[in-house]
Amino acid sequence: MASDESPRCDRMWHGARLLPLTADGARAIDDGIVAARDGRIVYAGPAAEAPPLDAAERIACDGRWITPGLIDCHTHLVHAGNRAGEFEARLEGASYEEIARNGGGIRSTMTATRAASEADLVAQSLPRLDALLAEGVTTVEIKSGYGLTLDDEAKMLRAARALGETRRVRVRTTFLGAHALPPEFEGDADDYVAHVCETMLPAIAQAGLADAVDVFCEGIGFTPAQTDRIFAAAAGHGLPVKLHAEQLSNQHGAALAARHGALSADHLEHLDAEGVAAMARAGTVATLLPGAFYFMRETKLPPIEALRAARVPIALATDCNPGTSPLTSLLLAMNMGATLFRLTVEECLAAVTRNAARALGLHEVTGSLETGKACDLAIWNVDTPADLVYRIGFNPLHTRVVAGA
Ligand code: DI6
Ligand code: FE
Repeated sequence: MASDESPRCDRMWHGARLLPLTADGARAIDDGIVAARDGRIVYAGPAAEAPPLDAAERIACDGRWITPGLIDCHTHLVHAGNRAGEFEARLEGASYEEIARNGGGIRSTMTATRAASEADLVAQSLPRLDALLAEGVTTVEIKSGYGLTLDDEAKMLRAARALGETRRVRVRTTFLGAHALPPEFEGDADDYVAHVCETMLPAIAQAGLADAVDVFCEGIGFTPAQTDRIFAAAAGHGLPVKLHAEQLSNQHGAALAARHGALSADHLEHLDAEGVAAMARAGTVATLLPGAFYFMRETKLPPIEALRAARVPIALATDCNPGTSPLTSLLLAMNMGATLFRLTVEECLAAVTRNAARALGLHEVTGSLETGKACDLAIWNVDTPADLVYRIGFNPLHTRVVAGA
C-alpha cells in the first residue's frame, strides 16, 4: 500500500475514508488519500504516511468512503426481448421446465436475440449496464449464449465490446456457446458440442471476441463429458474457463472446472465436499448468485460454511439474465448475499471487489486499493461500509472513477 519516492500524479482524492480490500485484510483508513497517475494508483493510504504528492488536480472527499470500484463478474446482460410474460405464467403455477418445453425460456430469448442487430442489442442492453454503473460498477463481465450460432454469438460479443466503448467501464467477455441446445441440433447435443469446439470457438478466439469460455453444465444443459471437451478446446486457444455448476443438481461440475484450473465455478447450490476441496486446491473462485436463488425461490443453500473453512474465495454477482435473475443491482446482490446466504459484511464487500476481480483473472489489475492497480474507485455517501450491504433499494453512490477518470 505504501509507495516509494515522491510520485507525481494527475489527480488525488483526499480527506476520504478508505476501505482498501486488499488480500492481506488491510484495515479501514480514517484520513486517507488515493493518488493516480496514468490511470493507476500511485498511493492509497493514510494522509499522514503519504509521500509529498504533486497533484495537478486535488479532489476533497469530505470524509466520504472510497472502496475499489465494484465488479459484477457474472452477467448475461446483452440480450434482446423480455420474459415478463413467463414470470406471470410462473406466478400462475407454470414451472420453468414447462415453459421451456413450450418454446419459452432460453429459446425465446434466443429467437429475440437472433432477430436483433448488433446496434439493437447495444441499445436494449445499455439501460441494464447503466443501472449497474449508477451503483459504482467499474468492471462487468458479459456472456454470450443467446445466439447459439457462430454469427449470433459473435454479434452478442461484439455488442458487449461496443458497450465497453460506449460507457467508461472495463468489460470482460465470455463465450457461452454451450448455454442451451439450439433447435438446429435438437437431439444431437454431441454434434453441437463438436460444432462449438471445432467451428465456433476457433473463430471467436481468432477474432479476439472472448476473454474466457463458460458452459452451462446441468441436467437441462450440457454434461460433464461435453463440458470437458469444450474446456480442452478453450485451453487449445489459450482461453481461461469458468463454469455454471451445481445450480439445480450435483453434476460434479465444480471439481471438473477446478481440474481445468477454472477462474470460477458459479451458482454452486448443490456443491459437495469434494467439489469444495477441488476448488480450494485449484484456487477457483466460488461465484454465488443470490438473485437467481431468490427469483427461482430455491431453498437449497450453497455450502457457505464449507467454502469458508476451505478458504475458497467467494464472489457475488447479479447473473443479470431475463429468465432466472432479472437483476441489475449489485448492491442488492450484496444484501441478498448477506440475508439469504448469511455472508458477513466483510465477505460481501470482498465478493464484489477483490474476489470478483480474481473470478475474471483481473486480480493484478483491479479489485483493491493498492499501488500499481488501476485507479477504479467508488466514492460513497455512507457512514460505514456496512451501509452498502444493509440498505435495500437505496443508492448512495457519489462518484465512480474508472482508470483515474
Ligand atoms: N443458468 C441460469 O439460471 C440461466 N442460464 C444459466 O446458465 C437461465 C437463463 C435463462 O433462462 O435465460
Ligand atoms: Fe448465469
